[in-house]
Amino acid sequence: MYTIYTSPGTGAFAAEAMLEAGNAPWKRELVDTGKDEHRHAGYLAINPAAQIPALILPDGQLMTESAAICLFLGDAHKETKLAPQPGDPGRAAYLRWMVYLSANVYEADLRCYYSDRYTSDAAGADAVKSCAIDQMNTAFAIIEEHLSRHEWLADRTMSAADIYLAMLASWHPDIPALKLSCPRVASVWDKVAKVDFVNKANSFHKLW
Ligand SMILES: N[C@@H](CCC(=O)N[C@@H](CS)C(=O)NCC(=O)O)C(=O)O
Repeated sequence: MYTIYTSPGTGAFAAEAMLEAGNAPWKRELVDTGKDEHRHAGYLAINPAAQIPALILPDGQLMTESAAICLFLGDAHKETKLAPQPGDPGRAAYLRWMVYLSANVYEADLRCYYSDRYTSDAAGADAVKSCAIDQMNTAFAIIEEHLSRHEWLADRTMSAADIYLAMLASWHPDIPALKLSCPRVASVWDKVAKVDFVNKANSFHKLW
């Protein structure tokens, strides 16, 4: 049994879509970030970084980091076909974009939505936020260019990277502007949003 520590609307969404796609049993433990429950001692003992998601594997090991969790679940449950395997021509792009999205877009989201944490000068928070949005848009533009030559991030079939991309697109602070400047990103998001197991995860997270 997998146990995912989750809160609606968070980065647990992509991991839960992977769990919904697989055959293994799993359950949610709600840690309501809206009520600051991720800062309670009980959860800090699980994830001292006070972040969602955290995943307990069937063997009792703990995983954090949403991208690492998705990569792990994709490999552990190959039947989902959401992770191009070593030897598959899509493997390199898959790994590349998972890490790119996590290190650049998700990271820019944190600076955008928690901008006060990234400056010791309260008056500087707005500048942190606007810089984060610029960098997020630059990252989306790079992804858009890749999608002009590839149907999916890992080329021929949908992978966990596309689900991760859809989640990050849904967090953009100006979705109409994102859809206008990055129509291919919007189209991947659209296709991902039509998949049953993604919708199951989204019925809890309500990202769109
Ligand atoms: N790098 C981490 C970031 C996780 C993260 O920051 N999650 C957000 C929710 S999307 C969170 O826990 N926010 C609560 C807070 O930082 O106070 C990951 O990819 O899992």
